[in-house]
Amino acid sequence: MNAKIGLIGLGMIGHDHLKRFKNVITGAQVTAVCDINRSAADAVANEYGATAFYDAEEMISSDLIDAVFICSIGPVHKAQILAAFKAGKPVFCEKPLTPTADESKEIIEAEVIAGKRLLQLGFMRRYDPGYQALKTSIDGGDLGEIMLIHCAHRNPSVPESYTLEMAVNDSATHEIDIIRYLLNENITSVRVDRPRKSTSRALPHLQDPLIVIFETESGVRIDDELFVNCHYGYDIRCEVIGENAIAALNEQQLITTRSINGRAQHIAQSCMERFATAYDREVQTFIDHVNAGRQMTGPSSWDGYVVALVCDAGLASLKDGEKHDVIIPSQPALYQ
Ligand code: ISE
Repeated sequence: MNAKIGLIGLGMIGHDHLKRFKNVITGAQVTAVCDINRSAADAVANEYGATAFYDAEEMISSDLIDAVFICSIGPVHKAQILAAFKAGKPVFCEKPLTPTADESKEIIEAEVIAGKRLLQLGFMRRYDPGYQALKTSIDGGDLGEIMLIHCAHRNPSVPESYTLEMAVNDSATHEIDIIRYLLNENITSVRVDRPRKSTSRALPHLQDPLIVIFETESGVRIDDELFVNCHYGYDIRCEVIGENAIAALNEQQLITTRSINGRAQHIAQSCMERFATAYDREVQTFIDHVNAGRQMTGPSSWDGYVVALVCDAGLASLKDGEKHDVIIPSQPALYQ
C-alpha cells in the first residue's frame, strides 16, 4: 500500500521532509500539502504533484489523505492533532507536541478515549544510530551504575525570532527526551544556570550559552550546555559516566582528511544534516505503521507531555534561577 500523506507547514523542516518523501521513503506519497501562505502551498503542490490546501482542518478531513504529517509551528499543533484524531487518521507531529503541558494533557485525554496510540512525535534522536548504541551499552550494564551525563547542544546560529525561552522549550527538549529514553526514568528537577559571560555573537535579547542541570528519579545528574550561537557547526555531545566505564557519542563522520593543514573532519552545519539518518528512520517507521494499520510506536504523546512538564519547570527556573521540581502524574495504561 502507498499511504497518502497530507503535510502541514512548509517551513524548513517541512521542506526537508518533502525531499525525504520524494527521495528516500518507500510506501508513501504526499498527496496534499497545506500552508497559510497560499503562494508557498501552490508552488510546493505544483512541484510535488500534490493538492494545495490553505486550511489544515479542511485537508485533514479530506479523502485525499490517509495520514497527517504536522510540520507547522507549535501553537497550532493541538487543534491539528485533535482534528486528525477526530478523523481517525494517524499523525506524525514534529516537536514540540504543544508549547505548554496543559495543552498536551488534552491530547493525552483524547488519545486515551480513542483507546489506541494514534501519534508518533518527532523526537528523531531516538532513531540515531549513535544514541541507540549508547542505550544498548547502558541497558547491557557495561557502564555499571550511571552517575552523571554531560550533554552539549551547539547550533552554529539561531534566527532573530529565537527567544531566550526557546533554549529550554525548543532546543533542550531534545536532551530532555533523550535522557528519559537512555535512562528509562523520569527527570525530577531542573535548574537553569546563567553563566556570567555571553557570546558577542548572540543577539542582545539572548544569553548564550546557558547550562541546564537535571536530576532523575534515581539521582543521575545531567548537565546540558546550550550554546546556540557557537558559530563553528551543529555539534551534539553526550557523555555517559558510569562507575565502571564511560561511553560517549561519536560524530557520524565516515572519513578523516590528512593534508598540509593537519587532520580534518567535517562538522555538520544543521540538525537536518547531523540527524539525516535518524529523520529517515523515524519517518519510515511512521509510514510502515500506517501501511500495516498498526498503532503507533516510538516517541508518544505521553513523552511530549512529560517533556512539556519538564520545560515548564525549566522556564520557571530561567526566571528565578532556583531548582524546580517536576511532578509527573501517573501514566495511563495506553502508554505503558
Ligand atoms: C530546533 O527547533 C531543533 O529542533 C534543532 O534540532 C535544535 O538543535 C535547535 O536548537 C532548535 O531550535
